[in-house]
Amino acid sequence: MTAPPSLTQPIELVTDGSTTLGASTLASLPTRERTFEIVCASGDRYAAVWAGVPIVALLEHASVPPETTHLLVESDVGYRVCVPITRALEGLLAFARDGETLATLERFDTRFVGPEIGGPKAVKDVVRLETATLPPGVDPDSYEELWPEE
Ligand SMILES: Nc1nc2c(c(=O)[nH]1)N[C@H]1C(S)=C(S)[C@@H](COP(=O)(O)O)O[C@H]1N2
Ligand SMILES: [Mo]
Repeated sequence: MTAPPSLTQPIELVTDGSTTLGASTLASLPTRERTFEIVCASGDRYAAVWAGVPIVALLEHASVPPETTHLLVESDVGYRVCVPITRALEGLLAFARDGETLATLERFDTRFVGPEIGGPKAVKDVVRLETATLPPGVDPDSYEELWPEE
């Protein structure tokens, strides 16, 4: 795949405790390339080949409580989504799109993408991942912060 990520800031991983993943740690993890489509609520869509570290590989760096139900994925400015953990585990923390690093294409260098991750949940500029155990009956959307848009 492409060169190892150059992160403007480390990724914070919050599970049982808190871990910080820097560029060298991320570069030591396996990478995958997958084609995912980004579909906006407006109907705009495009497919791209994304390359990055599988979320499952990232979470192996931490002790994830077995009762975890969701993953919160947050951007630098607090744009935050809440995704069922089984779905999140199929995703990537992407560093490249169509063979070019995000850092060269965009104003950010990380992005959350996956097969069942709709456009609005494909968070740009990911700086924080947190596992969550939502009690039954709690609306996962109440954990989200989709404003302000970047
Ligand atoms: N950090 C951040 N990520 C974000 C957004 C945002 O405002 N901030 N918008 C989301 C929405 S609503 C969509 S449709 C896609 C748009 O992705 P694109 O610019 O690659 O088309 O990014 C998503 N990820
Ligand atoms: Mo969107």
